[in-house]
Amino acid sequence: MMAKSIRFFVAVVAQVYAQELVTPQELLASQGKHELTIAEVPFHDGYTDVFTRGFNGGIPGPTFRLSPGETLEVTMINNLDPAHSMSCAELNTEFCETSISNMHTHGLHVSSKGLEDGLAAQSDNIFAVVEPETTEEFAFTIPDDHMGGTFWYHPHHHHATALQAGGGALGMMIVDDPPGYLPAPYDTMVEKVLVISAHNLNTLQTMARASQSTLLENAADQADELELDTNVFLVNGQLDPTIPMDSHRWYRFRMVFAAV
Ligand SMILES: [Cu+2]
Repeated sequence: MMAKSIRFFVAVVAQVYAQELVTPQELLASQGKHELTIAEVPFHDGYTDVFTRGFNGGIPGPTFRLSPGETLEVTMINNLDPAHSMSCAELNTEFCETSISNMHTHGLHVSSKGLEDGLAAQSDNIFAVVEPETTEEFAFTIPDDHMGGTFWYHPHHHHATALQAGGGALGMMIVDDPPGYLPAPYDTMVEKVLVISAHNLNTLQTMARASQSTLLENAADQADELELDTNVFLVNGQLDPTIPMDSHRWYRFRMVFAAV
């Protein structure tokens, strides 16, 4: 009986931890405007009572793919709870306004002002303020001669960045290489997207309590109760996923290490 229950336990653990890598949803700039919703999302299947802030329902957010010369248009929808967004003056701490958000990119050569640059929408402006229960238009115009590469995005509202991005509100951005830029053997490799995100539940819990936000306020305690790690590394939102690969075949790994 004991052996059977242990075997069952091992089987369940193996199921939770050793799933095949799932590729995040990919949204193309060429398909038109996309919605990016920040809201309360489950942290991970295994961490049953832990909820955090994430994009479009989970960790990570979608991968945005664009080509040089294209504009990525995004409507950001902030569905975070305004009750979690106490002011910095009220709290007298650096962790506050935790439901105000925006969209910040890493590595793109785009306007850092948006509206102030005379554009019709926000761009990579870390001072853009997207209040809870509001929406805001973002547009990222990539120059024709922009280099290809692997980039990422996350909210960057000061005082709330670590809780939002460190909690899992993040995603990959891919700027495709121009046609003929890479030799054919590289260009035709099967691509694997790995968004590796680091989440220190102790730090998140400390920041959540300082900001008096109920989200993540017991994150580390809940992990401890379940005897799970409090320093968590997810790959595409999964714990220790497996990546099946064929021998004698080259793959192109696109990796982002997203840690706050
Ligand atoms: Cu950043």
